[in-house]
Amino acid sequence: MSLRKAVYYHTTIRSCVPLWLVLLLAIPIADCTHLPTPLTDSPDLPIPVTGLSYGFYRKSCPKAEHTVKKIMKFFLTANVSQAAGVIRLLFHDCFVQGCDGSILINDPQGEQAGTPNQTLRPSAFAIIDQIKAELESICPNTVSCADVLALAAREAIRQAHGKRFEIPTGRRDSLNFANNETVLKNVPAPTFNSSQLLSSFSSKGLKARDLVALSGAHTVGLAHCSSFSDRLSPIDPMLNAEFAESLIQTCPIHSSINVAINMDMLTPDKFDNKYFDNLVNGKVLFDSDATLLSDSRTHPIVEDLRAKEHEFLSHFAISFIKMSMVEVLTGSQGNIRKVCSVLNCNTSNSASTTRDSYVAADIDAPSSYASM
Ligand code: HEM
Ligand SMILES: *[C@@H]1O[C@H](CO)[C@@H](O)[C@H](O)[C@H]1NC(C)=O
Ligand SMILES: *[C@@H]1O[C@H](CO)[C@@H](O)[C@H](O)[C@H]1NC(C)=O
Ligand SMILES: *[C@@H]1O[C@H](CO)[C@@H](O)[C@H](O)[C@H]1NC(C)=O
Ligand SMILES: *[C@@H]1O[C@H](CO)[C@@H](O)[C@H](O)[C@H]1NC(C)=O
Ligand SMILES: CC(=O)N[C@H]1CO[C@H](CO)[C@@H](O)[C@@H]1O
Repeated sequence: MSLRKAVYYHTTIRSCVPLWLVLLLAIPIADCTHLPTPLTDSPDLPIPVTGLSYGFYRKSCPKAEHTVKKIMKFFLTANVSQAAGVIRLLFHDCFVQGCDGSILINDPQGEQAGTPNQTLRPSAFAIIDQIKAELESICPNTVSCADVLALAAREAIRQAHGKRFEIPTGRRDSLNFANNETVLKNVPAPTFNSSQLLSSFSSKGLKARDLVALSGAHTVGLAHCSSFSDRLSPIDPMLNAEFAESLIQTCPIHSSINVAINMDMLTPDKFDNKYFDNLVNGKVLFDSDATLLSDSRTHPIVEDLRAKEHEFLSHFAISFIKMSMVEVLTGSQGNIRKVCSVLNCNTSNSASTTRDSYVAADIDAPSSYASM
């Protein structure tokens, strides 16, 4: 394409201008046709894996990304705390049989039944279903659920005052979902030590830097007592003593109280690098957080990302993009699901399986987004 354009410029203009000028003009112009627009402000974004590209829907559904943004804005303006639920969904989708939207399928045998998923937010699933429904009305059978989730998570970060960055699209949806044991095997537990975390991430093609940067997502959102109560009796020496005391107040030992608390007490809804301050101060909730400080493979990265917020935000963006490309389906693999929570082969009985009840209970769904 660029070559043909260069030749075109060359043959039509050469009669009146020197060749060197033609080349000087033609090459940059031709190259421009290859650049993804709009551009990101980060110079070294990961190269998309085969089948994905920046702006994949630019022709087939030009409003796709804007629609995701608009609907996320609607929900996060109502309560920015919803951002965290969506961001975590992408992590769980990508770590179990790849970023294929399979986490979204609402089936008693599906990925949602796996133990780690039991604390995923119903409202996050409902938000994704809403976005998809709107996209089906403007571009039927075009935008995959896997992309809707990845784009929604990207928007969640941006709207929680994180960084603005582009992500590649073109993912396809899975034809099936993993069972609960596969989920358990693939989603790292909050009790993991650094070696276990590094090996879990490495099995997804992610390095120590990705592990540390992505763990920084624990700068937003909630955790239930059950996710960290192992550190309260006996009290984990990695915990700040005062902090441990306050956790015991909130989550009495040997009680069934399982409330959720903010993971980042300093700025709970802001996507900043305060997580790393908390980490150094013994005020993070999981073993999997604390362990990043005591391992020489991760400690220097923690200090680096703690010292410079812009460094954290750009490394997070890079690692997020890498994570969002783990084992994706592309091209003619998989399909484009019509309803994210239901396999296409089951859409005829979808009425009984959609999450209308979640929507009604958890979030205020608009009947139209026209005013945004
Ligand atoms: C490194 C391994 C990781 C472990 C062991 C882990 C574990 C957990 C656990 C146990 C919770 C709390 C669930 C609850 O009690 O309600 C949680 C919450 C969360 N995690 Fe992670 N996580 C990890 C990595 C990630 C990554 C890579 C991301 C995204 C980039 C992420 C994003 C989140 C978010 C946003 C929440 C809050 C969810 C909400 O408020 O609903 N985590 N994580
Ligand atoms: C936002 O949601 C969180 C939990 O998801 C809740 O604790 C908080 O009260 C909500 N805030 C508002 C303003 O509704
Ligand atoms: C699909 O339909 C079959 C048969 O009705 C049902 O057993 C299964 O749970 C459904 N799965 C999904 C994901 O809806
Ligand atoms: C997985 O699901 C099956 C069937 O639903 C259930 O019998 C089994 O106990 C579950 N296993 C785990 C580890 O949750
Ligand atoms: C991490 O946990 C694994 C599994 O329990 C264990 O074999 C290993 O020795 C632990 N590594 C460190 C550094 O504690
Ligand atoms: C078995 C189980 O508890 N599954 C849950 C997984 O997560 C979804 C969404 O939060 C719940 O609706 C399921 O009940």
